[in-house]
Formats: sequence, structure tokens, C-alpha cells
Amino acid sequence: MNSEIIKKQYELAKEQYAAIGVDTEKALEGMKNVVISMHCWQTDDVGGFETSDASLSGGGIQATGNYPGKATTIEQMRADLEKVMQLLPGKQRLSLHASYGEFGGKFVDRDAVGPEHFKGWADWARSQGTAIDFNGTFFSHPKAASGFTLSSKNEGIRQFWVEHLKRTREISAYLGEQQGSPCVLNTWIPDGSKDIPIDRNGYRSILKKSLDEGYQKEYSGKFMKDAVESKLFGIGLEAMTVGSHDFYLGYAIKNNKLICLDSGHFHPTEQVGDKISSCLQFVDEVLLHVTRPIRWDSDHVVTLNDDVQLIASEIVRNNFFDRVYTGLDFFDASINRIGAYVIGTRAAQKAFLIALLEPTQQLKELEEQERFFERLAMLEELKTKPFGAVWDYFCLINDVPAGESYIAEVNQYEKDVLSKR
Ligand code: RNT
Ligand code: ZN
Repeated sequence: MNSEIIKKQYELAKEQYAAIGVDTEKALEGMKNVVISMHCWQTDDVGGFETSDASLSGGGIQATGNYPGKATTIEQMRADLEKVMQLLPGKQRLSLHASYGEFGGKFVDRDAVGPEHFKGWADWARSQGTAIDFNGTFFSHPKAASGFTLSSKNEGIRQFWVEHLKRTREISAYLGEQQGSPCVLNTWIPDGSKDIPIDRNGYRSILKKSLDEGYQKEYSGKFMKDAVESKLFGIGLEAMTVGSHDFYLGYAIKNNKLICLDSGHFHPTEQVGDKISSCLQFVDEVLLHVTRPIRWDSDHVVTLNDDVQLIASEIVRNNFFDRVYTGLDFFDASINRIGAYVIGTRAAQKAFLIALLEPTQQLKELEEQERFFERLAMLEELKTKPFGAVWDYFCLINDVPAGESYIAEVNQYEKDVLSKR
């Protein structure tokens, strides 16, 4: 896109927003607070780099599609992530799963992973001027095949996963110390039951006990923070999820943990954007997994839709930037994976920019004066304000392709790199 045209269009947009009391320069400045934690698992369909017989089955998550060119080595994965980051305005973080360690061709089981396997990632993050968040990998493993990990009634299996939890916390604290910024560790387990269970209470009390054991050691919040991710149901585990929302919200409140809200983990008419201000009355901080569920927790690439917009608007309206960590969680194996990242991350960023271009104070006053027609009318008018011109200008000043011009760059990378894999 021609930069002179982008600048001209921005100037016109600036005037239009000024007319409704919105300062576009301030909105652009506000984008500095928007840091997205980009999940690593779109690079390879949640494969990871362990040499084991693990497969992504039975764990309540599923990547579908076999688009060519997925990353199969750490080098390829880093190259892909670097390409993605070059196409995104601003600086993003990386959310890494434990199964993506540098295991040097050896099989390292989940109860044996340690900081040494993530030194290369810490170095990489430093070289990229970014930081890492972390996730335990409690699926794609023979010891997860029964459908129970931390809530297992098999004591050996339970202890194996408690050890994994402990190790992921140690790794997170190491990463946090290395990068000088706290590493958010998310714990999600697939545990649940395909058909109607008898002992719901038994599994939940075992999960509570396992978490208590795994979280025994105190780490400074300067280095790492624990989050727990709830879920409604998983594929093959439809009847009951041990770590339900009630369970984890209760656990998080009582134990001073972050609650992780994944937008694919609730009944389809529930909105995560509505949950943020509820949870934050009772927990200090929230982690988000922004995703796009279609009919179920399908983890489609995030697009700019009402659900994502409400999330961003709630964070911006309440200036929750220091209390809400925004992570992404999608894995579409049916399209170019680099393109998937760019679409999804930009969609989340766009939602934040739109939220920053809202005359929130005026809308709040209309609301308080019960002028609901005017509130609704303004919300409708805002939808057709020249947001795209501000977005393109934001890309321009961040020196990344504006508008659709990233498509050609993704295609070029596919031609030069991905198609040769
Ligand atoms: C699964 C959870 C979880 C995973 C990642 C790979 O339903 O959303 O966050 O998607 O850990
Ligand atoms: Zn998730």
C-alpha cells in the first residue's frame, strides 16, 4: 500500500474521530499496552518435539487438516515465528508448551523436563527482544490415555503428572528470571469422562489435592505466575470435565492463582468478555485464551468478531492492561500456518485498537442518564467509522505491511521456505 495514501486517509480519519471526541493519537499510543502472548502450537498442529509415541488423541483437543509446510524442527519453528513477528505491528510474547523443549534427540519424559531444555528458547527470546509464557503438556502422552492425569485414581500416574506440574513451574521461574518479566504458566489438563461418571466428587477432590501438592513451592511473582484453565467438555470426554469453571474459579480465588478463560470453553452463548469484570472482583489477574469456537471448541483462527471485540473493549474500558494477560489459542492445520498466525493476532490487535477508538466516557454518561437510544445509535455509528485507516497507519508507523499487503509476503515465504519442507 502506498504510504502517502495511508497518511492522507489517516488525517481524514483523525478528523472524523475528533468530531466524536476521540483522539486517534492517544489510541495509537494506547496500543503500546497491548501485548499478545502468541501460542507456539499453530506452527506444527500441537505436535511438539518429543521423540515418543505420543499422539494428539484422546486429549480433548484436535487439530484438523494437513496443509503442507508445517514446522518439524525447532529451527523451522523459530524461523516461522520470526516471520510471523515481522508481519505484526508491535512486540508480541511467545507462549510455549513443555513438549517443545530442546531435548537433543533424546527422549525426555514429562516428569524429567527442566530449565536446561529451555535455555535455547530463553536465548532465542532475548535475541528477538521478546519474552516467553509457558504451559504444561498434560496430553498426547501414554499416561494421559486413560482420560485422567492430575485427577487420576492411579497413584503412580497422578504423581507423574504432579511432578510435571512442579517441573513446569521451575522452568517458568527460570524463564521469568532470564527475561526479567514474569512468565505466566498455564495449567490445562484434559481430565474428564466420555460417559456419565459416578464419582465426580472423587476426581475433583483428587485434582484439588494434586494442585495443592504441585503448587506447594512458593515462587516470586516477579518470575512466574500460575494460571488454571477451565473447560466445559472435550471431544471424547463429553459427559464431565474434572476441571470445570466452577472448580477452577474456586481454586483460583482460594489459592491466589490466575483463572484462564478460554473463549472456546463455555456454552456457546456465554461470552468471555462478560466474565472478565466478574472474575476480577475476586482474583487479582486473569489469563485469556482468545480463540474462535465454531459449534464447539474448534480452535479456528481468531477473526475480528463480536466475542473478541467485547474482550478487548472490556480490557480497554476498565484499563485492565496490568491485570489481564491476553494469550491466543488456535490451531488450524488446513491453511498456511504463518498466515493463520498473522490473521489471528492482527484480529486481536484490531479489536484493541477499535476499543481504544471508542468515546467510552460519553457512552457511559448516556448510559447513566438512561439515554439508551443514543447509546445504541452511537455504538452502531462507531462500527462504520474509518477504523481501517487508523489501523493501516498503525502498521505503517510500525514498519510492517499495511492492509492486505501481508498476504503477498506470506505467499512468498510459502514459495521460498514452506514448500521446500
Ligand atoms: C485445550 C485448551 C488448551 C490447549 C493448549 C494446546 O482445550 O484450550 O489451552 O489448547 O494447551
Ligand atoms: Zn486454551
